[in-house]
Amino acid sequence: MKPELSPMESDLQARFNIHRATAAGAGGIAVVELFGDGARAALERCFRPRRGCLPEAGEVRLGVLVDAAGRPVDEVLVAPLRASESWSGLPGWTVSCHGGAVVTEQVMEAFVERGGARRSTGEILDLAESIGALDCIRRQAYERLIQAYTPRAARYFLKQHQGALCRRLGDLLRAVEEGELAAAELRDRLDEMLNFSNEAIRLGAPLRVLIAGRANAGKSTLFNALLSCERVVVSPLPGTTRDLIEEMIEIHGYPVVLIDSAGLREESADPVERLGMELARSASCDAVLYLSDHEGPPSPEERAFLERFPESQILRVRTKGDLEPASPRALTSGALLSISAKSGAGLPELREMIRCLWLGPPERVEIPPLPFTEDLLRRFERLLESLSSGELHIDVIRQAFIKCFGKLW
Ligand SMILES: Nc1nc2c(ncn2[C@@H]2O[C@H](COP(=O)(O)OP(=O)(O)O)[C@@H](O)[C@H]2O)c(=O)[nH]1
Ligand SMILES: [Mg+2]
Repeated sequence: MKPELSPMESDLQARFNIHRATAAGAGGIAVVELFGDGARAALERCFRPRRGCLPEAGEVRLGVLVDAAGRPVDEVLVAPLRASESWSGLPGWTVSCHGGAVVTEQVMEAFVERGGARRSTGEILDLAESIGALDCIRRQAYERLIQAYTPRAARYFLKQHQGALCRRLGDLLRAVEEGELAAAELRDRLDEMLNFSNEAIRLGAPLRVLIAGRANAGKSTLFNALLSCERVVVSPLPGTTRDLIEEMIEIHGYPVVLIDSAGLREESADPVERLGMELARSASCDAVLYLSDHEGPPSPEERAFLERFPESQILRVRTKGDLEPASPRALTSGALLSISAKSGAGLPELREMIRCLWLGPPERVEIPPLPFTEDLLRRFERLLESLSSGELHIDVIRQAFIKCFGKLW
Protein backbone atom coordinates (compact mmCIF):
# COMPACT_ATOMS: atom_id res chain seq x y z
CA MET A 1 0.00 0.00 0.00
CA LYS A 2 1.30 3.48 -0.86
CA PRO A 3 1.73 5.74 2.16
CA GLU A 4 -0.53 8.82 2.32
CA LEU A 5 1.06 11.91 0.82
CA SER A 6 1.52 14.96 3.01
CA PRO A 7 -0.05 18.20 1.69
CA MET A 8 3.45 19.38 0.74
CA GLU A 9 4.16 16.19 -1.20
CA SER A 10 0.84 16.21 -3.03
CA ASP A 11 1.35 19.86 -3.99
CA LEU A 12 4.83 19.04 -5.32
CA GLN A 13 3.37 16.23 -7.38
CA ALA A 14 0.21 18.04 -8.52
CA ARG A 15 1.90 20.58 -10.79
CA PHE A 16 5.09 20.52 -12.73
CA ASN A 17 8.03 22.08 -10.92
CA ILE A 18 10.33 24.85 -12.14
CA HIS A 19 13.79 24.96 -10.59
CA ARG A 20 16.52 27.49 -11.25
CA ALA A 21 19.57 25.23 -11.18
CA THR A 22 22.12 28.03 -11.48
CA ALA A 23 22.57 30.82 -8.93
CA ALA A 24 20.57 34.03 -9.16
CA GLY A 25 22.32 36.98 -10.80
CA ALA A 26 24.06 37.45 -14.12
CA GLY A 27 26.11 34.64 -15.66
CA GLY A 28 27.06 33.38 -19.12
CA ILE A 29 24.12 31.01 -19.15
CA ALA A 30 21.46 29.96 -16.66
CA VAL A 31 19.89 26.53 -16.39
CA VAL A 32 16.22 26.09 -15.55
CA GLU A 33 14.98 22.58 -14.85
CA LEU A 34 11.44 21.23 -15.19
CA PHE A 35 10.25 18.19 -13.26
CA GLY A 36 6.93 16.35 -13.17
CA ASP A 37 3.82 15.70 -15.22
CA GLY A 38 2.88 18.60 -17.39
CA ALA A 39 6.44 19.73 -18.16
CA ARG A 40 6.40 18.12 -21.62
CA ALA A 41 3.02 19.66 -22.48
CA ALA A 42 4.26 23.08 -21.32
CA LEU A 43 7.39 22.78 -23.48
CA GLU A 44 5.30 21.74 -26.47
CA ARG A 45 3.37 24.97 -26.09
CA CYS A 46 6.11 27.46 -25.41
CA PHE A 47 9.23 26.05 -27.07
CA ARG A 48 9.62 26.50 -30.83
CA PRO A 49 12.51 24.31 -31.98
CA ARG A 50 14.60 25.45 -34.96
CA ARG A 51 13.81 22.10 -36.53
CA GLY A 52 11.89 18.98 -35.62
CA CYS A 53 10.06 18.61 -32.35
CA LEU A 54 11.08 18.15 -28.70
CA PRO A 55 14.42 16.33 -28.32
CA GLU A 56 14.56 12.65 -27.37
CA ALA A 57 16.85 11.25 -24.65
CA GLY A 58 20.47 12.04 -25.50
CA GLU A 59 19.52 14.92 -27.84
CA VAL A 60 19.64 18.70 -27.39
CA ARG A 61 17.50 21.14 -29.37
CA LEU A 62 18.05 24.84 -30.05
CA GLY A 63 14.92 26.97 -30.37
CA VAL A 64 12.99 29.98 -29.18
CA LEU A 65 10.99 30.13 -25.99
CA VAL A 66 7.83 32.24 -26.21
CA ASP A 67 5.54 33.60 -23.52
CA ALA A 68 1.77 33.08 -23.32
CA ALA A 69 1.22 35.95 -25.80
CA GLY A 70 3.58 34.28 -28.29
CA ARG A 71 6.38 36.85 -27.80
CA PRO A 72 9.94 35.48 -27.97
CA VAL A 73 11.55 35.46 -24.53
CA ASP A 74 14.96 33.94 -25.31
CA GLU A 75 16.83 31.53 -27.52
CA VAL A 76 17.32 28.38 -25.48
CA LEU A 77 18.70 24.85 -25.57
CA VAL A 78 16.31 22.15 -24.38
CA ALA A 79 17.39 18.64 -23.36
CA PRO A 80 15.58 15.81 -21.59
CA LEU A 81 17.12 14.67 -18.31
CA ARG A 82 17.10 10.95 -17.49
CA ALA A 83 16.48 10.01 -13.87
CA SER A 84 19.79 8.13 -13.81
CA GLU A 85 21.67 11.25 -14.97
CA SER A 86 19.86 13.76 -12.80
CA TRP A 87 21.37 15.19 -9.60
CA SER A 88 17.99 14.69 -7.88
CA GLY A 89 17.22 11.26 -9.31
CA LEU A 90 14.12 12.79 -10.93
CA PRO A 91 13.56 12.69 -14.69
CA GLY A 92 12.83 16.06 -16.28
CA TRP A 93 14.07 18.67 -18.72
CA THR A 94 16.84 21.23 -18.71
CA VAL A 95 16.39 24.57 -20.40
CA SER A 96 19.65 26.51 -20.85
CA CYS A 97 19.04 30.18 -21.51
CA HIS A 98 21.14 33.34 -21.62
CA GLY A 99 22.24 34.03 -18.09
CA GLY A 100 21.04 37.57 -17.44
CA ALA A 101 18.87 38.01 -14.36
CA VAL A 102 15.97 39.47 -16.39
CA VAL A 103 16.12 36.84 -19.13
CA THR A 104 16.19 33.96 -16.64
CA GLU A 105 13.29 35.48 -14.75
CA GLN A 106 11.23 35.74 -17.97
CA VAL A 107 12.03 32.15 -18.95
CA MET A 108 10.82 30.95 -15.54
CA GLU A 109 7.71 33.15 -15.81
CA ALA A 110 6.88 31.65 -19.23
CA PHE A 111 6.65 28.24 -17.51
CA VAL A 112 4.62 29.66 -14.61
CA GLU A 113 2.12 30.91 -17.22
CA ARG A 114 1.86 27.30 -18.43
CA GLY A 115 0.92 26.03 -14.98
CA GLY A 116 4.30 25.29 -13.38
CA ALA A 117 5.30 26.19 -9.83
CA ARG A 118 8.65 27.69 -8.86
CA ARG A 119 10.52 25.49 -6.40
CA SER A 120 13.66 25.90 -4.37
CA THR A 121 16.43 23.31 -4.46
CA GLY A 122 15.25 22.10 -1.02
CA GLU A 123 11.72 21.53 -2.33
CA ILE A 124 13.00 19.53 -5.31
CA LEU A 125 15.03 17.43 -2.86
CA ASP A 126 11.89 16.96 -0.70
CA LEU A 127 10.02 15.74 -3.76
CA ALA A 128 12.84 13.41 -4.80
CA GLU A 129 13.05 11.95 -1.29
CA SER A 130 9.29 11.60 -0.90
CA ILE A 131 8.97 9.48 -4.04
CA GLY A 132 12.13 7.48 -3.31
CA ALA A 133 14.22 8.93 -6.17
CA LEU A 134 16.91 9.92 -3.66
CA ASP A 135 17.59 8.42 -0.23
CA CYS A 136 18.18 10.52 2.88
CA ILE A 137 21.95 9.91 2.82
CA ARG A 138 22.50 10.97 -0.79
CA ARG A 139 20.17 13.90 -0.30
CA GLN A 140 22.18 15.21 2.63
CA ALA A 141 25.43 14.58 0.74
CA TYR A 142 24.10 16.73 -2.08
CA GLU A 143 23.18 19.54 0.30
CA ARG A 144 26.64 19.43 1.86
CA LEU A 145 28.33 19.25 -1.55
CA ILE A 146 26.73 22.40 -2.95
CA GLN A 147 27.66 24.40 0.13
CA ALA A 148 31.09 22.80 0.69
CA TYR A 149 33.58 25.27 2.17
CA THR A 150 36.80 23.49 1.23
CA PRO A 151 38.04 21.23 -1.60
CA ARG A 152 38.54 18.34 0.87
CA ALA A 153 34.92 18.64 2.01
CA ALA A 154 33.67 18.86 -1.59
CA ARG A 155 35.58 15.67 -2.50
CA TYR A 156 34.20 13.84 0.53
CA PHE A 157 30.58 14.85 -0.06
CA LEU A 158 30.81 14.04 -3.76
CA LYS A 159 31.81 10.49 -2.79
CA GLN A 160 28.87 10.28 -0.40
CA HIS A 161 26.52 11.62 -3.08
CA GLN A 162 27.83 8.89 -5.33
CA GLY A 163 26.82 6.41 -2.65
CA ALA A 164 29.96 5.54 -0.62
CA LEU A 165 28.20 5.44 2.76
CA CYS A 166 25.15 3.67 1.28
CA ARG A 167 27.47 0.99 -0.17
CA ARG A 168 29.23 0.59 3.17
CA LEU A 169 25.91 -0.02 4.92
CA GLY A 170 24.81 -2.36 2.12
CA ASP A 171 28.06 -4.34 2.41
CA LEU A 172 27.58 -4.73 6.17
CA LEU A 173 24.03 -5.95 5.70
CA ARG A 174 25.07 -8.47 3.04
CA ALA A 175 27.87 -9.74 5.27
CA VAL A 176 25.24 -10.46 7.95
CA GLU A 177 22.94 -12.12 5.40
CA GLU A 178 25.76 -14.35 4.23
CA GLY A 179 26.70 -15.31 7.78
CA GLU A 180 30.09 -13.58 7.62
CA LEU A 181 29.16 -11.07 10.31
CA ALA A 182 27.29 -11.75 13.56
CA ALA A 183 24.73 -9.25 14.83
CA ALA A 184 27.10 -8.28 17.67
CA GLU A 185 29.86 -7.53 15.16
CA LEU A 186 27.46 -5.48 13.07
CA ARG A 187 26.71 -3.44 16.17
CA ASP A 188 30.45 -2.96 16.79
CA ARG A 189 31.01 -1.74 13.24
CA LEU A 190 28.11 0.70 13.41
CA ASP A 191 29.23 1.84 16.84
CA GLU A 192 32.71 2.51 15.50
CA MET A 193 31.29 4.57 12.62
CA LEU A 194 29.31 6.56 15.16
CA ASN A 195 32.37 7.17 17.32
CA PHE A 196 34.37 8.60 14.43
CA SER A 197 31.49 10.60 12.94
CA ASN A 198 32.79 13.93 14.30
CA GLU A 199 35.54 14.02 11.68
CA ALA A 200 33.03 13.70 8.82
CA ILE A 201 30.49 16.05 10.40
CA ARG A 202 33.18 18.71 10.89
CA LEU A 203 33.93 18.73 7.16
CA GLY A 204 30.49 20.21 6.56
CA ALA A 205 29.62 21.96 9.83
CA PRO A 206 32.40 24.44 10.63
CA LEU A 207 33.87 24.19 14.13
CA ARG A 208 33.19 27.50 15.89
CA VAL A 209 36.17 28.60 17.94
CA LEU A 210 35.85 31.56 20.29
CA ILE A 211 39.07 33.43 21.06
CA ALA A 212 38.63 34.67 24.61
CA GLY A 213 40.72 36.01 27.48
CA ARG A 214 41.51 39.17 29.37
CA ALA A 215 41.70 42.54 27.67
CA ASN A 216 45.07 42.95 25.90
CA ALA A 217 45.88 39.22 25.99
CA GLY A 218 46.48 39.30 22.22
CA LYS A 219 43.16 37.89 20.97
CA SER A 220 42.76 40.19 17.98
CA THR A 221 46.43 39.81 17.02
CA LEU A 222 46.01 36.03 16.99
CA PHE A 223 42.74 36.32 15.06
CA ASN A 224 44.52 38.35 12.36
CA ALA A 225 47.53 36.03 12.34
CA LEU A 226 45.40 32.90 11.83
CA LEU A 227 43.51 34.72 9.08
CA SER A 228 46.75 35.97 7.52
CA CYS A 229 45.33 39.47 7.18
CA GLU A 230 44.72 42.60 9.23
CA ARG A 231 41.02 42.00 9.65
CA VAL A 232 40.48 43.58 13.07
CA VAL A 233 41.96 46.50 14.99
CA VAL A 234 44.81 45.71 17.35
CA SER A 235 45.90 48.21 19.98
CA PRO A 236 47.55 48.38 23.39
CA LEU A 237 44.38 50.04 24.73
CA PRO A 238 42.18 47.61 26.60
CA GLY A 239 38.59 47.52 25.33
CA THR A 240 39.44 47.94 21.63
CA THR A 241 37.35 44.96 20.49
CA ARG A 242 33.67 45.21 21.39
CA ASP A 243 31.76 43.17 18.81
CA LEU A 244 31.95 39.49 18.06
CA ILE A 245 33.76 39.21 14.74
CA GLU A 246 33.64 35.98 12.76
CA GLU A 247 35.76 34.78 9.85
CA MET A 248 36.33 31.36 8.35
CA ILE A 249 39.72 29.70 7.99
CA GLU A 250 40.73 26.23 6.86
CA ILE A 251 42.70 23.73 8.92
CA HIS A 252 43.68 20.60 7.00
CA GLY A 253 40.64 20.97 4.77
CA TYR A 254 38.24 21.49 7.69
CA PRO A 255 36.33 24.78 7.74
CA VAL A 256 36.77 26.59 11.06
CA VAL A 257 34.98 29.78 12.12
CA LEU A 258 37.16 31.99 14.34
CA ILE A 259 35.37 34.42 16.61
CA ASP A 260 37.22 37.40 18.09
CA SER A 261 35.63 38.81 21.22
CA ALA A 262 35.87 41.61 23.77
CA GLY A 263 38.30 41.01 26.64
CA LEU A 264 37.00 39.98 30.05
CA ARG A 265 37.90 42.39 32.79
CA GLU A 266 36.47 43.25 36.13
CA GLU A 267 35.33 46.81 35.81
CA SER A 268 34.84 48.87 32.72
CA ALA A 269 33.26 52.33 32.76
CA ASP A 270 32.48 52.01 29.08
CA PRO A 271 28.92 50.71 28.57
CA VAL A 272 29.71 49.59 25.00
CA GLU A 273 32.63 47.50 26.23
CA ARG A 274 30.38 45.97 28.89
CA LEU A 275 27.93 45.00 26.13
CA GLY A 276 30.86 43.46 24.24
CA MET A 277 31.77 41.36 27.29
CA GLU A 278 28.16 40.20 27.49
CA LEU A 279 28.37 39.11 23.85
CA ALA A 280 31.60 37.22 24.53
CA ARG A 281 30.03 35.46 27.51
CA SER A 282 27.01 34.31 25.54
CA ALA A 283 28.71 33.58 22.19
CA SER A 284 27.65 30.32 20.58
CA CYS A 285 30.75 28.22 19.98
CA ASP A 286 32.04 24.64 20.03
CA ALA A 287 35.44 25.38 21.49
CA VAL A 288 37.40 28.14 23.23
CA LEU A 289 40.98 29.28 22.77
CA TYR A 290 41.65 30.86 26.13
CA LEU A 291 44.52 33.33 25.88
CA SER A 292 46.60 34.67 28.68
CA ASP A 293 49.74 36.84 28.51
CA HIS A 294 50.68 36.47 32.14
CA GLU A 295 51.14 33.86 34.78
CA GLY A 296 48.93 33.59 37.79
CA PRO A 297 45.44 32.47 38.59
CA PRO A 298 42.44 33.56 36.51
CA SER A 299 40.30 36.44 37.77
CA PRO A 300 36.76 35.76 39.06
CA GLU A 301 35.40 36.97 35.66
CA GLU A 302 37.65 34.58 33.79
CA ARG A 303 36.72 31.69 36.09
CA ALA A 304 32.98 32.35 35.74
CA PHE A 305 33.38 32.47 31.96
CA LEU A 306 35.37 29.24 31.76
CA GLU A 307 32.93 27.35 33.98
CA ARG A 308 30.42 27.46 31.12
CA PHE A 309 32.50 24.99 29.15
CA PRO A 310 33.63 21.44 29.78
CA GLU A 311 37.43 21.17 29.98
CA SER A 312 37.46 19.21 26.70
CA GLN A 313 36.27 22.34 24.89
CA ILE A 314 38.95 24.67 26.24
CA LEU A 315 42.50 25.08 24.97
CA ARG A 316 44.59 27.38 27.15
CA VAL A 317 47.26 29.28 25.28
CA ARG A 318 50.05 31.49 26.62
CA THR A 319 50.55 34.50 24.33
CA LYS A 320 53.40 36.98 23.57
CA GLY A 321 56.02 34.28 23.83
CA ASP A 322 58.51 36.60 22.09
CA LEU A 323 58.58 38.95 25.11
CA GLU A 324 59.60 36.39 27.69
CA PRO A 325 59.63 32.66 27.35
CA ALA A 326 56.80 31.04 29.31
CA SER A 327 58.14 29.44 32.44
CA PRO A 328 57.55 25.73 32.93
CA ARG A 329 55.20 26.79 35.76
CA ALA A 330 52.94 28.68 33.31
CA LEU A 331 52.75 25.71 31.04
CA THR A 332 52.06 23.28 33.83
CA SER A 333 49.41 25.58 35.29
CA GLY A 334 47.09 24.92 32.38
CA ALA A 335 48.46 26.50 29.20
CA LEU A 336 49.48 23.71 26.85
CA LEU A 337 51.11 25.94 24.36
CA SER A 338 53.10 29.14 24.15
CA ILE A 339 52.74 31.26 21.02
CA SER A 340 53.72 34.61 19.60
CA ALA A 341 51.10 35.90 17.20
CA LYS A 342 53.56 38.68 16.37
CA SER A 343 56.44 36.46 15.23
CA GLY A 344 54.29 33.50 14.19
CA ALA A 345 56.08 31.15 16.61
CA GLY A 346 53.82 28.35 17.82
CA LEU A 347 51.04 29.01 15.31
CA PRO A 348 51.54 25.79 13.30
CA GLU A 349 51.49 23.89 16.61
CA LEU A 350 48.29 25.70 17.61
CA ARG A 351 46.56 24.78 14.34
CA GLU A 352 47.74 21.21 14.80
CA MET A 353 46.36 21.10 18.33
CA ILE A 354 42.98 22.43 17.18
CA ARG A 355 42.91 19.67 14.56
CA CYS A 356 43.85 16.91 17.01
CA LEU A 357 41.42 18.03 19.72
CA TRP A 358 38.32 18.90 17.74
CA LEU A 359 38.59 17.96 14.06
CA GLY A 360 39.92 14.80 12.46
CA PRO A 361 42.84 13.22 10.60
CA PRO A 362 45.25 15.34 8.54
CA GLU A 363 44.42 16.05 4.93
CA ARG A 364 46.62 13.25 3.53
CA VAL A 365 44.55 10.66 5.41
CA GLU A 366 41.29 9.74 3.72
CA ILE A 367 38.19 9.85 5.90
CA PRO A 368 36.12 6.69 5.38
CA PRO A 369 32.35 6.81 4.79
CA LEU A 370 30.82 7.87 8.13
CA PRO A 371 27.61 9.57 9.26
CA PHE A 372 28.37 13.12 8.12
CA THR A 373 25.49 15.22 9.50
CA GLU A 374 23.78 15.51 12.88
CA ASP A 375 20.65 14.01 11.29
CA LEU A 376 22.55 10.93 10.10
CA LEU A 377 24.15 10.63 13.52
CA ARG A 378 20.66 10.46 15.10
CA ARG A 379 19.60 7.82 12.54
CA PHE A 380 22.67 5.71 13.35
CA GLU A 381 21.88 6.03 17.06
CA ARG A 382 18.29 4.92 16.45
CA LEU A 383 19.54 2.00 14.34
CA LEU A 384 21.89 0.87 17.08
CA GLU A 385 19.13 1.19 19.65
CA SER A 386 16.80 -1.03 17.67
CA LEU A 387 19.60 -3.58 17.21
CA SER A 388 20.55 -3.55 20.87
CA SER A 389 19.04 -6.89 21.91
CA GLY A 390 21.18 -10.07 21.72
CA GLU A 391 20.97 -12.28 18.60
CA LEU A 392 18.80 -10.85 15.86
CA HIS A 393 17.07 -12.40 12.89
CA ILE A 394 18.15 -10.88 9.57
CA ASP A 395 14.57 -9.72 8.91
CA VAL A 396 14.61 -7.68 12.09
CA ILE A 397 17.91 -6.10 11.05
CA ARG A 398 16.54 -5.30 7.59
CA GLN A 399 13.43 -3.74 9.12
CA ALA A 400 15.58 -1.59 11.43
CA PHE A 401 17.60 -0.32 8.43
CA ILE A 402 14.43 0.54 6.54
CA LYS A 403 12.97 2.30 9.56
CA CYS A 404 16.08 4.45 9.98
CA PHE A 405 17.09 5.14 6.38
CA GLY A 406 13.92 4.48 4.39
CA LYS A 407 15.59 1.84 2.23
CA LEU A 408 18.12 -0.99 1.89
CA TRP A 409 21.15 -0.93 -0.33
N1 LIG B 1 55.22 41.38 21.69
C1 LIG B 1 54.00 40.97 21.39
N2 LIG B 1 52.94 41.77 21.49
C2 LIG B 1 51.72 41.30 21.18
C3 LIG B 1 51.51 39.99 20.73
N3 LIG B 1 50.20 39.82 20.52
C4 LIG B 1 49.60 41.00 20.81
N4 LIG B 1 50.52 41.90 21.20
C5 LIG B 1 50.26 43.29 21.59
O1 LIG B 1 49.36 43.34 22.68
C6 LIG B 1 48.49 44.45 22.57
C7 LIG B 1 47.04 43.96 22.63
O2 LIG B 1 46.81 43.13 21.50
P1 LIG B 1 45.37 42.81 20.99
O3 LIG B 1 45.50 41.76 19.96
O4 LIG B 1 44.63 44.04 20.59
O5 LIG B 1 44.73 42.20 22.33
P2 LIG B 1 43.21 41.87 22.67
O6 LIG B 1 42.72 42.99 23.50
O7 LIG B 1 43.25 40.60 23.45
O8 LIG B 1 42.48 41.74 21.38
C8 LIG B 1 48.84 45.14 21.25
O9 LIG B 1 49.67 46.21 21.51
C9 LIG B 1 49.57 44.07 20.48
O10 LIG B 1 50.47 44.58 19.56
C10 LIG B 1 52.67 39.12 20.61
O11 LIG B 1 52.60 37.96 20.22
N5 LIG B 1 53.86 39.66 20.95
MG1 LIG C 1 40.80 42.70 20.62
